Amino acid sequence: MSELVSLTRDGEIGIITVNNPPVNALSPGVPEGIAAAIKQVKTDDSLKGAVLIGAGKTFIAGADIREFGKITSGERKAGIDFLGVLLAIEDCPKPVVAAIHGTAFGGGLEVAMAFHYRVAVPSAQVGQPEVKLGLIPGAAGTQRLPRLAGVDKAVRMCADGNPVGAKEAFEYGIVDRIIEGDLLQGAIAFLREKIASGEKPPKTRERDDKLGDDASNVMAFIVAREQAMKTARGMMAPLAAIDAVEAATLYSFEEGCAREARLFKECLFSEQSKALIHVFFGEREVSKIPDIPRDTKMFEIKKAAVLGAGTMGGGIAMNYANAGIPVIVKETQQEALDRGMATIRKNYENSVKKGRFSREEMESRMALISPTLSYDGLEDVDIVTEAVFEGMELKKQVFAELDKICKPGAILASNTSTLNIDEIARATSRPEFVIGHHFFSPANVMRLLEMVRGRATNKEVIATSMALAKRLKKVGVLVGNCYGFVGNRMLHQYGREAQFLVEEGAKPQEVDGALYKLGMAMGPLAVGDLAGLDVGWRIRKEHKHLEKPGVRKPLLADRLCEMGRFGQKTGAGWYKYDENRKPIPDPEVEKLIEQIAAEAGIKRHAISEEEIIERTQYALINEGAKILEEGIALRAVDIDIIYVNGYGYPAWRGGPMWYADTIGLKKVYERVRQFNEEQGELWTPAPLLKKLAEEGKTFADYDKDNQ
Ligand code: 3H9
Repeated sequence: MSELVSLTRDGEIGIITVNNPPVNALSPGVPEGIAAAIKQVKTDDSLKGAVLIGAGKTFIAGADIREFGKITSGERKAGIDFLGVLLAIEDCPKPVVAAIHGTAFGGGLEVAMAFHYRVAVPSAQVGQPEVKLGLIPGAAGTQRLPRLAGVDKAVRMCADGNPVGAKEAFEYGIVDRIIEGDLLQGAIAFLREKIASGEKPPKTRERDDKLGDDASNVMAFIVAREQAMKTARGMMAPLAAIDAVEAATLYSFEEGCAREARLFKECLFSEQSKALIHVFFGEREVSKIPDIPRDTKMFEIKKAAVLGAGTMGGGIAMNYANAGIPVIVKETQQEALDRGMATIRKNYENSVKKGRFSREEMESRMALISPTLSYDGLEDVDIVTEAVFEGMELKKQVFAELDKICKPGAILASNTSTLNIDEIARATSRPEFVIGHHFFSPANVMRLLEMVRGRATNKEVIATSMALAKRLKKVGVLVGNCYGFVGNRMLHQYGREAQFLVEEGAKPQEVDGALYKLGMAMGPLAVGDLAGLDVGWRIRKEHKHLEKPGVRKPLLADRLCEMGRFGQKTGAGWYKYDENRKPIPDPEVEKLIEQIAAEAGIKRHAISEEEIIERTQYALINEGAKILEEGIALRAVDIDIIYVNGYGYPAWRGGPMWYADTIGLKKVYERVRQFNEEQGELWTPAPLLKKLAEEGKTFADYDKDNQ
């Protein structure tokens, strides 16, 4: 057949094996190989049917995503008529079975649905995750899935892109049998039963028993559209996926496929899809550290400790428990410890209520968390994550203490969000074991984990930390040591501009509104109120010595804090809040803004949405370029992944650096230069931005050139 697809036999049964590591994607050659194998099964009289199976750890995990970029850039013509291949499978007069383990995703599920039957191991997952790449199923997935699973389930799976497990897939009618033992043998036995029964091989496309009627379907589509507009705000693919599934209920299979193809093409060539594919590969790229080979020795993490049971400490402890790692949580006061443990329990109870896991599972996770007021037990932990108050003196004391108590080889991690990790490390006799593990609030939810590499941090500690991030189901991104590292250093510039815009004439809700419209999960001022304005206030006091005289600094946040307006927790910050925590513009704040602007001699004027976007985004991008040039971030894509996973940046815009590329660096640089002329040194253009703009290059080019 080919190297990618082989046909072997077990008596009268053909076994078609796809062998395209690592995930058996449908790269060029794979669909052709399957088509050739099916043809042979059809024509070989000694074969009575066939099983399709994936070699290695999975069934087919979908189309080869790398090929999409080649098609949209014109480097490659669209390949084989894939829909035709699926029709040929379905029209095979002999019964054929897809045997699923690992993941049958996207094109993989579409292949499986063209087979007459599907069997799966209990751990298998099936799904149409294309929307997560800004696409829709493009090989009749939106037409065959509702015919197997019903409209309700199909529209949900295609619109939110979340997979379902084998058990659910069986209940939905996607999978015909769960195979408990050996998958291939189970699939062959299933097929022999079917052959013996003489049943005519069923064709999914000819079924209409699950397509419902207009009355029942109309509600499913209304709900799906409302849901998509809420949870995937700004994204076109989920709505297109819903349209395509709807077409299955309105038109013939052929016409439905034609509509799906049109919608698929629109999505494929969209900027949104390119951005989301950039994020997909970026999330995998960040785990590759040039000077740390994959075979670097790692330490075993069997037991952990967290210092501090506050919002961060509690959330971090939950991450360890969720990963099955026993964790000690240490506090200094009984009351704080009790409060922290109660919050952890409450968070878990919410998950149980939402059906995420059972009460027994919750109790077993709680049992992994041991609260304590002493350092007892810390002598044999493999890692300690410090999450005490953000103050250098306190952190140094804590690390000096840990140095005395912890065993040699234990990783000493700090959750600092801004402080100098080298200075913290110097408080110990083993700076090579000190690293920053910067979690994001709420730490049990947010996927980002910024790993801060100190000057002395050794490679094994970094490799272990990166692997640990994966185990904790986080996206670990390695960054260098500087004030605020990557995320918060950039955020500082972004927040600064948001405040300047308010001082200069924009209302808080106008600034937040424009950025929400851009796709940010929340505007920066509303985020400040959510996180607590006092947090930044405390950090600013800590770093007061770094302020440069004569350089403009935001005036409002400190004043709000002086008035006790810390944000949502005090019922007032940039906004005032009702009992449902809904932000309400506050005339008192507007008066304060006018007063402060007048005191500072700032002339207020109307500010356009465009200016809000440019000033906040270009501040992020300019700082990002400096960070890149200094080597604080390894690649531009690392910055994007940090922003998408830790700062609510819309993935469909690809992150700030990708967004800059889509605008064009020439334009970004030109505006940064103008702002620099108008506003002075805070807008000094990053030399790298200037260079790339002048060379007509992008940040993506920079990453490629520096591979
Ligand atoms: C589609 O099917 C459209 C159709 O409807 C239309 C057809 C016409 N292609 O994630 P991992 C690479 S759209 C190319 O670390 P895991 C990945 O980059 C597609 N490469 O492993 C990585 O490479 P590297 C719909 C792929 O075990 C390596 O494989 N399907 C693809 O944690 C290992 O990946 C999807 O969206 C791919 N399809 O998770 C599924 N998939 O080592 C996307 C992975 O060089 N994939 N790679 O960094 C996934 O969700 C996960 O990879 C999976 C495995 C769950 C399969």
